[in-house]
Amino acid sequence: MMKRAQENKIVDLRIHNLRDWTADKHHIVDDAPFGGGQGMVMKPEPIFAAVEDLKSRIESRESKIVLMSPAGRRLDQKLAADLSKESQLIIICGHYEGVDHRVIEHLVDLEISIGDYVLTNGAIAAAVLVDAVVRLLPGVLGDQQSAADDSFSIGSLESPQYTRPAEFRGWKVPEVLLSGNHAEIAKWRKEQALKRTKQNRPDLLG
Ligand code: JCQ
Repeated sequence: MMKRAQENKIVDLRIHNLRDWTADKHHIVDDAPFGGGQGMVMKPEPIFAAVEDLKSRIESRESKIVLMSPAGRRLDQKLAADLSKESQLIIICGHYEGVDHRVIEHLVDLEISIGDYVLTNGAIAAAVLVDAVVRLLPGVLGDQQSAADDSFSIGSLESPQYTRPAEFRGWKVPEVLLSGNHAEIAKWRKEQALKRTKQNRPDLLG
């Protein structure tokens, strides 16, 4: 999807290395935390230098600066939809124990988490965010309806889906789906979706 979107000039994804904005011989981007403690913290200078350089080189006037972080606002379909309306995103991928807090206070517009777990690398989280946002851009999905349907499939989970063969290893597709009775099919799907949502995601039902 990303490849086609880029070929069709719907999105322009660029990946940068923070070390390209360091001034020292060893291209150091992290340092020990003030006050002591485990691990390393990302230094502010390369991050500010990189983001300011990218902002100055960019065609679009507005860019939203995002930091991937387990301490951020949880990514959901609404946030992905909102971000798909931005003309430019600069996504900072944190590592280690985190980044110097002055980056968060004075550079970042929005901290985003993809879930309550810790990764070694914000780039993996950024790839998730990019995928969720880019597929919402007009012209990226073949069938625009699939994106419009997302809100439903997230408000309550989708009903079970089946395709051919009608019988596989003795397991039959529910008869109603073969009946051609569209009212009955719609009713069955609604019930099944509710059952699955209760079982897997009761939080969605409130
Ligand atoms: C993103 N859910 C998990 C790890 C610190 C900026 O500070 C840190 C960033 C990371 C990488 O991102 C994640 C993550 N959403 O682990 C530690």
